[in-house]
Amino acid sequence: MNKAVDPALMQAAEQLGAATGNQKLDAYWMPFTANRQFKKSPRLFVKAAGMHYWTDEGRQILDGVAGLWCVNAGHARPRIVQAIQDQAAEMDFAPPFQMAHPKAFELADKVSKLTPAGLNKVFFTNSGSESVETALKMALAYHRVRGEGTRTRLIGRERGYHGVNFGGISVGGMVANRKQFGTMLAGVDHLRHTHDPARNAFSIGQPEHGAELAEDLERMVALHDASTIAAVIVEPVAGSTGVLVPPKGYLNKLREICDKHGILLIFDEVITGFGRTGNPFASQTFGVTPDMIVMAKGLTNGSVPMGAVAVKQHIHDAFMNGPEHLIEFMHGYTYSAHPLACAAGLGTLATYEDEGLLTRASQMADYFAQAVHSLRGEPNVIDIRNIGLVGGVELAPLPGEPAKRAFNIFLDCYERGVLLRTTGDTVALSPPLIIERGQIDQLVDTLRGSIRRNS
Ligand code: PXG
Repeated sequence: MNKAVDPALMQAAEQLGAATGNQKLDAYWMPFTANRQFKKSPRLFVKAAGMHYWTDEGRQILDGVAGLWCVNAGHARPRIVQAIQDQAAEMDFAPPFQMAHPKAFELADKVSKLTPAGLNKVFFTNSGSESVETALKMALAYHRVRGEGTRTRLIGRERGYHGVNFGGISVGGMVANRKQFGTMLAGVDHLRHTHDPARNAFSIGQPEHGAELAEDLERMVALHDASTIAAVIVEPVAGSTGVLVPPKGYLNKLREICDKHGILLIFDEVITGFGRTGNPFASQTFGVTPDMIVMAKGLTNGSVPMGAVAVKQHIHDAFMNGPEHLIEFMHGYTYSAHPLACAAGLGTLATYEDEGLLTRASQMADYFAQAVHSLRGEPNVIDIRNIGLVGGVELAPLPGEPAKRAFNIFLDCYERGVLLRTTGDTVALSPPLIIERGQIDQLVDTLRGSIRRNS
């Protein structure tokens, strides 16, 4: 795995790196990035394999976040690489509307076998954000085709992240992602979030307290009436807002209330899907089956952009009415079920299966939990949260400078050969599911040193 970086690549990247303040970095407006800070001091990856990246300076970096919560099988896995290469040579593109190609059906079938029983229809998109929009539109259209078109309200949750498109930020609950963008969708409401450090700090796995927060949904039914509510969307484990694990019984209660009032329950499993919590989907880990599952990221191991929405049979069937030559659901993307993405998805699922990766997090969870919770007592650590192979370490902010302590730790760890993610003052760990114990130690020990240096 520890192959040298191609010198030509290094040279090209070096020139770019050396171009600090130089126009070569100017044109690219980077997403979710502190652009000015980055361009003063660029961080460039030029190669990846297994658990590691290599920088333009040839430094090896342990990947503690699976790229961006997506490279669950580790980098440059041979079956995925081969599948993409073969597909590119065989057929680059096939129109997805009124036409198709075999791998789209094959992948949908394989995905439907991984999802909880009953969620056996799969709609393809190109990202998590698009999957969210697709699920919300399906929910609205589903009620309408059944003659309950008054169900137009969508319920999200505070501290939810559902991508960056208008539907997703409307139901999402991250202030910073919403405040610049006007009024968004009308008719949206939010449940309270479940983060309760006063009662639950340093919980190992699911916290004890907070199931009753699901009753917020009853409050919304009382306020708006169930006949106006189409769906509730939540992340089973909120990732981007700092790894918030659902309190015991919370998701079950949400399911019960949705059932009672005919409200669809959507799980956004963009981060939790494909093995992160120890099962193919978090729905299986927590024993609660939603009506729709939104997924992306791990579907292709991050190799080619792709997302999907899996729905219950009856939701799909409700659309299969009217004249057969007419389109039932007016939605789709030019690149839905793109051949390269489908090939990558098939190579990915084969890799997961060959190596038992979709349940590996359950075997590693105890070791990972112990390692992450060993940070308790380090300076400024105010909470630690974990489930499967995901962990969140929350730090007290620097006075008057929210998010800065965690960002400094991110930079420090990067200098010392470990890639982490931060959100606010929480450090998130979500390594590829192939991680070995020694690498968990390296990850946590590097973070420990960095927390101490930044105290
Ligand atoms: N839903 C969830 C739960 C996500 O985590 C999306 C939707 C959107 O997916 P796309 O593919 O459109 O980005 C996500 C994405 C972070 C971070 O560091 C997480 C995401 C994206 C960017 C940063 O926590 N997740």
